[in-house]
Amino acid sequence: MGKAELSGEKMLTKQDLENFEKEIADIFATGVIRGPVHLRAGREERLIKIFKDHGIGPDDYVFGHWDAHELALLKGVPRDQVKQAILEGRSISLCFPEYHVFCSGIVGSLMGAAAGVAWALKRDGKKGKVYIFCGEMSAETGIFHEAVKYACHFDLPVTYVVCDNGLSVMTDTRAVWGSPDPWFKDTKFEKKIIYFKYKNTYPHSGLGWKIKF
Ligand SMILES: Cc1ncc(C[n+]2csc(CCOP(=O)(O)OP(=O)(O)O)c2C)c(N)n1
Repeated sequence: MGKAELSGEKMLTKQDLENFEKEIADIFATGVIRGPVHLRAGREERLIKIFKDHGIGPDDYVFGHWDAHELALLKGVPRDQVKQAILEGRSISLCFPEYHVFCSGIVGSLMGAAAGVAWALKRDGKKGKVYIFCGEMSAETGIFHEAVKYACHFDLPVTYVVCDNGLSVMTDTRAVWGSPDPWFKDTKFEKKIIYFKYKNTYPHSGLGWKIKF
């Protein structure tokens, strides 16, 4: 049983996450959100399982990027608060410090921050672990490699979760890599990485029409 369930909080379901994204999609279509929105569908069960299996709770830190609606909800940020932040145009950089949720719309920007928080937790003997979620192209950046290498060699309490949708915006990642596998496959660094594939049934950003980033 995960920490969230032990504390009496109800774990969100796949349907809850799907409904949230659908609601945001419908609002975005009206044009009232004055900022980019990245919707995701197809990885709900994987994310729920990760939060459950790892018992991700209040002591833990979650870092995400431009596509973090589900992460904030699963971390326990109230639905209305996540929705309000999105309506205010902050979808790509959701930050709820009181819930230990920090996101950025910049590729690679939080890889070192996640390792740094994990380093501080370990140094201070504090409870809690760090989980940082990113796409497979972000995992190809130099800063991802450096951060994972450091986390691995100092055995820091941080896990890098790579959600592979096969695309970087509209580019086929395999065509760029020249390899079917991410660079870390069969390396020692895998012990700090969770990797899974999924198909996003939404476009990379927005709804594929009207406004595009
Ligand atoms: C420094 C920087 N360069 C470019 C972008 C534009 N950009 C946003 S998402 C993205 C693709 C990232 O691909 P991936 O990591 O696989 O993420 P996902 O497909 O899961 O969204 C790019 C290039 C950005 N946000 N930051």
